[in-house]
Amino acid sequence: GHKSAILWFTGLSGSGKSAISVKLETALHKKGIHTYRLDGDNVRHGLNKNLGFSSEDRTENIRRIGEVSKLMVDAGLFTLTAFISPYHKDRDQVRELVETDEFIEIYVKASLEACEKRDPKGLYKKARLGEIKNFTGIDAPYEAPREPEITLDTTKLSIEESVEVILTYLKDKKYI
Ligand code: GGZ
Repeated sequence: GHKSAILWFTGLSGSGKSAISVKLETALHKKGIHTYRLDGDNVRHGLNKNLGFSSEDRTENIRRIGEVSKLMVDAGLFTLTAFISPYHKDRDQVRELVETDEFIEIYVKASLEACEKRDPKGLYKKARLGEIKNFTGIDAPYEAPREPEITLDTTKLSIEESVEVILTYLKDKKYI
Protein backbone atom coordinates (compact mmCIF):
# COMPACT_ATOMS: atom_id res chain seq x y z
CA GLY A 1 0.00 0.00 0.00
CA HIS A 2 0.95 3.63 -0.06
CA LYS A 3 -0.08 6.95 1.38
CA SER A 4 -1.23 9.44 -1.24
CA ALA A 5 -0.13 13.07 -1.39
CA ILE A 6 0.17 16.08 -3.65
CA LEU A 7 3.62 16.36 -5.19
CA TRP A 8 3.62 20.09 -5.90
CA PHE A 9 6.34 21.09 -8.34
CA THR A 10 7.16 24.80 -8.53
CA GLY A 11 9.78 26.64 -10.56
CA LEU A 12 10.40 28.87 -13.53
CA SER A 13 9.31 28.05 -17.07
CA GLY A 14 11.98 25.70 -18.43
CA SER A 15 13.21 24.63 -14.98
CA GLY A 16 12.26 21.00 -15.60
CA LYS A 17 8.97 20.61 -13.66
CA SER A 18 7.11 18.83 -16.44
CA ALA A 19 9.97 16.57 -17.50
CA ILE A 20 10.62 15.41 -13.93
CA SER A 21 6.93 14.88 -13.16
CA VAL A 22 6.45 12.81 -16.33
CA LYS A 23 9.38 10.50 -15.47
CA LEU A 24 8.40 10.29 -11.82
CA GLU A 25 4.90 9.24 -12.86
CA THR A 26 6.32 6.40 -14.97
CA ALA A 27 8.47 5.25 -12.04
CA LEU A 28 5.47 5.27 -9.69
CA HIS A 29 3.36 3.32 -12.20
CA LYS A 30 6.06 0.64 -12.32
CA LYS A 31 5.54 0.23 -8.58
CA GLY A 32 1.79 -0.17 -9.10
CA ILE A 33 1.01 3.25 -7.65
CA HIS A 34 -1.92 5.17 -9.11
CA THR A 35 -1.27 8.78 -10.04
CA TYR A 36 -2.75 11.75 -11.80
CA ARG A 37 -0.62 14.47 -13.32
CA LEU A 38 -1.95 17.99 -13.74
CA ASP A 39 -0.13 20.41 -16.02
CA GLY A 40 -0.79 23.30 -18.35
CA ASP A 41 -1.85 20.99 -21.16
CA ASN A 42 -4.76 19.38 -19.32
CA VAL A 43 -5.71 22.30 -17.07
CA ARG A 44 -5.09 25.60 -18.83
CA HIS A 45 -6.83 24.32 -21.97
CA GLY A 46 -9.85 23.01 -20.06
CA LEU A 47 -10.88 23.81 -16.48
CA ASN A 48 -8.86 27.04 -16.50
CA LYS A 49 -9.16 28.14 -20.10
CA ASN A 50 -10.73 31.43 -19.02
CA LEU A 51 -7.57 32.38 -17.10
CA GLY A 52 -4.48 34.25 -18.32
CA PHE A 53 -1.24 35.29 -16.64
CA SER A 54 -2.15 38.35 -14.57
CA SER A 55 -1.36 37.90 -10.86
CA GLU A 56 -5.09 37.50 -10.14
CA ASP A 57 -5.51 34.83 -12.80
CA ARG A 58 -2.42 32.92 -11.66
CA THR A 59 -3.79 32.94 -8.12
CA GLU A 60 -7.13 31.59 -9.32
CA ASN A 61 -5.33 29.03 -11.53
CA ILE A 62 -3.44 27.69 -8.50
CA ARG A 63 -6.53 27.79 -6.25
CA ARG A 64 -8.52 25.60 -8.64
CA ILE A 65 -5.59 23.23 -9.18
CA GLY A 66 -5.24 22.96 -5.41
CA GLU A 67 -8.92 22.11 -4.96
CA VAL A 68 -8.82 19.51 -7.74
CA SER A 69 -5.63 18.02 -6.27
CA LYS A 70 -7.32 17.73 -2.88
CA LEU A 71 -10.16 15.75 -4.45
CA MET A 72 -7.68 13.45 -6.17
CA VAL A 73 -5.72 12.83 -2.98
CA ASP A 74 -9.02 12.03 -1.26
CA ALA A 75 -9.56 9.46 -4.03
CA GLY A 76 -6.22 7.86 -3.09
CA LEU A 77 -4.10 9.13 -5.95
CA PHE A 78 -0.60 10.54 -5.90
CA THR A 79 -1.23 13.88 -7.57
CA LEU A 80 1.64 15.49 -9.46
CA THR A 81 1.21 19.16 -10.34
CA ALA A 82 3.59 21.04 -12.62
CA PHE A 83 2.81 24.75 -12.55
CA ILE A 84 5.07 27.75 -12.05
CA SER A 85 2.93 28.74 -9.04
CA PRO A 86 5.03 31.86 -8.46
CA TYR A 87 3.45 33.15 -5.24
CA HIS A 88 4.15 31.95 -1.68
CA LYS A 89 0.65 32.74 -0.53
CA ASP A 90 -0.97 30.66 -3.28
CA ARG A 91 1.20 27.60 -2.60
CA ASP A 92 0.66 27.98 1.15
CA GLN A 93 -3.09 28.15 0.57
CA VAL A 94 -2.95 24.77 -1.18
CA ARG A 95 -0.78 23.38 1.63
CA GLU A 96 -3.49 24.36 4.09
CA LEU A 97 -6.22 22.56 2.14
CA VAL A 98 -4.88 19.11 2.99
CA GLU A 99 -3.29 17.23 5.91
CA THR A 100 0.28 18.25 6.82
CA ASP A 101 1.83 15.14 5.27
CA GLU A 102 -0.30 15.35 2.14
CA PHE A 103 1.51 18.33 0.58
CA ILE A 104 5.06 17.85 -0.65
CA GLU A 105 6.50 21.03 -2.15
CA ILE A 106 9.23 20.35 -4.69
CA TYR A 107 11.27 23.36 -5.71
CA VAL A 108 12.67 22.78 -9.18
CA LYS A 109 15.55 25.20 -8.94
CA ALA A 110 17.32 26.57 -11.97
CA SER A 111 18.55 30.11 -12.42
CA LEU A 112 16.75 32.43 -14.80
CA GLU A 113 19.96 32.41 -16.83
CA ALA A 114 19.86 28.61 -17.18
CA CYS A 115 16.13 28.55 -18.06
CA GLU A 116 16.58 31.35 -20.57
CA LYS A 117 19.45 29.49 -22.18
CA ARG A 118 17.29 26.35 -22.53
CA ASP A 119 14.28 28.32 -23.81
CA PRO A 120 12.70 25.20 -25.40
CA LYS A 121 9.62 27.05 -26.68
CA GLY A 122 11.31 30.38 -27.46
CA LEU A 123 9.11 32.10 -24.87
CA TYR A 124 11.93 33.91 -23.05
CA LYS A 125 13.08 35.36 -26.33
CA LYS A 126 9.56 36.62 -27.03
CA ALA A 127 9.31 38.01 -23.50
CA ARG A 128 12.62 39.87 -23.93
CA LEU A 129 11.29 41.34 -27.17
CA GLY A 130 8.11 42.42 -25.38
CA GLU A 131 5.95 40.09 -27.48
CA ILE A 132 4.77 38.33 -24.31
CA LYS A 133 3.94 40.48 -21.29
CA ASN A 134 4.03 39.43 -17.63
CA PHE A 135 6.43 36.59 -18.27
CA THR A 136 7.68 34.99 -15.05
CA GLY A 137 11.30 35.90 -14.35
CA ILE A 138 11.33 38.70 -16.93
CA ASP A 139 8.55 41.11 -16.03
CA ALA A 140 6.57 39.07 -13.52
CA PRO A 141 7.86 37.77 -10.18
CA TYR A 142 8.83 34.30 -9.01
CA GLU A 143 8.91 33.82 -5.24
CA ALA A 144 11.15 30.84 -4.49
CA PRO A 145 9.94 28.50 -1.73
CA ARG A 146 11.49 29.17 1.67
CA GLU A 147 11.08 25.69 3.17
CA PRO A 148 10.25 23.23 0.40
CA GLU A 149 10.23 19.54 1.33
CA ILE A 150 12.56 18.88 -1.61
CA THR A 151 14.85 21.11 -3.69
CA LEU A 152 16.17 19.88 -7.02
CA ASP A 153 18.92 21.91 -8.67
CA THR A 154 18.41 20.95 -12.30
CA THR A 155 21.59 22.73 -13.38
CA LYS A 156 23.42 19.98 -11.47
CA LEU A 157 21.08 16.97 -11.51
CA SER A 158 19.83 15.05 -14.54
CA ILE A 159 16.09 14.37 -14.85
CA GLU A 160 16.74 10.75 -13.77
CA GLU A 161 18.73 11.87 -10.73
CA SER A 162 15.97 14.28 -9.74
CA VAL A 163 13.42 11.44 -9.96
CA GLU A 164 15.67 9.30 -7.72
CA VAL A 165 15.84 12.08 -5.10
CA ILE A 166 12.03 12.20 -4.96
CA LEU A 167 11.65 8.41 -4.84
CA THR A 168 14.16 8.25 -1.96
CA TYR A 169 12.21 10.93 -0.08
CA LEU A 170 8.94 9.03 -0.58
CA LYS A 171 10.52 5.78 0.65
CA ASP A 172 12.24 7.41 3.65
CA LYS A 173 8.99 9.05 4.72
CA LYS A 174 7.04 5.81 4.18
CA TYR A 175 4.73 7.10 1.45
CA ILE A 176 5.71 4.20 -0.79
C1 GGZ B 1 4.82 32.45 -17.58
C2 GGZ B 1 3.76 31.64 -19.48
C3 GGZ B 1 3.31 32.92 -19.75
C4 GGZ B 1 3.66 33.99 -18.87
C5 GGZ B 1 2.57 31.62 -21.31
N1 GGZ B 1 4.41 33.70 -17.79
O1 GGZ B 1 7.25 26.77 -20.43
P1 GGZ B 1 5.79 26.58 -20.54
O2 GGZ B 1 5.12 27.82 -21.24
O3 GGZ B 1 5.24 25.33 -21.06
O4 GGZ B 1 5.24 26.87 -19.12
C6 GGZ B 1 4.71 28.17 -18.96
C7 GGZ B 1 3.24 28.04 -18.67
C8 GGZ B 1 2.96 28.59 -17.27
O5 GGZ B 1 1.66 28.30 -16.87
P2 GGZ B 1 1.33 27.96 -15.35
O6 GGZ B 1 -0.12 27.61 -15.28
O7 GGZ B 1 2.30 26.98 -14.84
O8 GGZ B 1 1.61 29.38 -14.65
S1 GGZ B 1 1.16 29.88 -13.20
O9 GGZ B 1 1.45 28.80 -12.24
O10 GGZ B 1 2.00 31.08 -12.95
O11 GGZ B 1 -0.27 30.22 -13.25
C9 GGZ B 1 4.80 28.86 -20.33
C10 GGZ B 1 3.42 29.39 -20.60
O12 GGZ B 1 2.54 28.79 -19.63
N2 GGZ B 1 3.29 30.83 -20.45
N3 GGZ B 1 2.56 32.88 -20.91
N4 GGZ B 1 3.27 35.25 -19.10
N5 GGZ B 1 4.53 31.40 -18.38
